[in-house]
Amino acid sequence: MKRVITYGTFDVLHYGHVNLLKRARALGDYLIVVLSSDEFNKIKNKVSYYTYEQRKIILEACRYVDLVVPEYTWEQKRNDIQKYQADIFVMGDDWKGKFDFLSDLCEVVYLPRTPDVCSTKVKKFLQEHDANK
Ligand code: C2G
Repeated sequence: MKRVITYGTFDVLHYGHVNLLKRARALGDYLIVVLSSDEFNKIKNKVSYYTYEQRKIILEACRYVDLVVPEYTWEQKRNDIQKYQADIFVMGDDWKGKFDFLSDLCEVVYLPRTPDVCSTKVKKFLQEHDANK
């Protein structure tokens, strides 16, 4: 039973996120998503459209996701990997190299990002085409 772990905000879930989750899950048998809390988003200088609870509900509906738990700090990864017995740590390659320090605990894999889509672009489009304006 190979357990995969990944981290992120996953706001306004789009096909780039799903493509990451699909490929991460395909590396093993079980995928844990450590989802950035609203408080941690502030530390990341990210403002989410959806709250943590709403983003959790959406992620739990994704066929590739087996468990969603909260991310509160940058420093919790080592503990998480041990706590959830993760064999593989996966992130998009915008993070390439940033988490190599975890490689004594588990395999570290960076997957190519899906081009041309991100939550910010989606939010901007929706603002510009807001039917309720
Ligand atoms: N992603 C992707 N392709 C995109 C957009 C995002 O592959 N077009 C990937 C990112 O590389 C990341 C995951 O989807 O692996 C989640 O993206 P974000 O929600 O933007 O995550 P981020 O803010 O980078 O959080 O402790 C780590 C942080 O929590 C990572």
